[in-house]
Amino acid sequence: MKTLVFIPSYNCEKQITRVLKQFNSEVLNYIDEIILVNNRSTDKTEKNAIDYARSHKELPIKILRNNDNYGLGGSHKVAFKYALKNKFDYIIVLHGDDQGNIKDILKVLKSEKYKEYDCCLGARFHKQSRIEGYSTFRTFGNKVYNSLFSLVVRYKVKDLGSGLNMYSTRMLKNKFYMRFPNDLTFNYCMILASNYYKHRVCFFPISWREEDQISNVKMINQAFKVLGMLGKYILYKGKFIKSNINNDKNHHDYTYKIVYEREDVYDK
Ligand SMILES: Nc1nc2c(ncn2[C@@H]2O[C@H](COP(=O)(O)OP(=O)(O)OP(=O)(O)O)[C@@H](O)[C@H]2O)c(=O)[nH]1
Ligand SMILES: [Mg+2]
Repeated sequence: MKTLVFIPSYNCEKQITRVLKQFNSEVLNYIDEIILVNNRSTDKTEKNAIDYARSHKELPIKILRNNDNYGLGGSHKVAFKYALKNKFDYIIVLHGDDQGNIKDILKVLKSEKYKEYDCCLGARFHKQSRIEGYSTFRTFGNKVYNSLFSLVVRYKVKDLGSGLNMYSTRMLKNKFYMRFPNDLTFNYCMILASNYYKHRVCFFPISWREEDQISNVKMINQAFKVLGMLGKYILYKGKFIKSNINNDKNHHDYTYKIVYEREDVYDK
């Protein structure tokens, strides 16, 4: 089994080193490669990541810089393409702003639970999850949306998009997600798609915190947009999922430049 970790990163200079520190020897036993995708940060995210990688040669890491800002969804497209091209069996997504912890997926990996599913999604609102720094309103809003989506997709949605998820590349092969939004609503479409394409989805508890991170979610704006997507899916199902849902006016090719790679990965 070949496993890739993908770290989407945008302006998280303060947190990125903490995220990379999470990759201790125990975690490294379960993964083969890490790609940190710098989505054209305007701060020191990339420099800090390269500095850390240079002084931690035990990390099998590559740092990629997108050729344009593709958003969080677009960065997923870059990473999914990379995982397929390089024949990985699984891709684990871990956000670069240090809200989650890669440790939380070890249970899934150790128990081999992932083998029964197409994707295992981290859930901030699971009974056993620990969540810090979220207002009651925000938690409530998320739960309402989870329930609405649950009714439509007909399984219990425990999170519509956390920052720790694992996908089997088997389910990514037909590239259905290339028409999905490049912004933060990408994950909502992945949930709708799981119903249409009959993906087997499981949720696992995670710890999630908001400390020094800046949330970029424009809550009200996004709430309406997501509701609109849900409505269109109820009405049009496959027609909607297969349409161009991406409202990014730029026609991106999702290309990138490798700005750092550990030499001996290729010396082998
Ligand atoms: N906002 C944003 N984040 C990006 C982008 N590209 C990559 N990311 C990364 O995607 C992750 C999610 O962004 P956040 O703004 O924290 O949004 P979120 O995690 O969905 O929402 P929170 O619950 O507030 O954390 C972060 O780790 C960013 O570093 C981008 O273009 N915009
Ligand atoms: Mg975040």
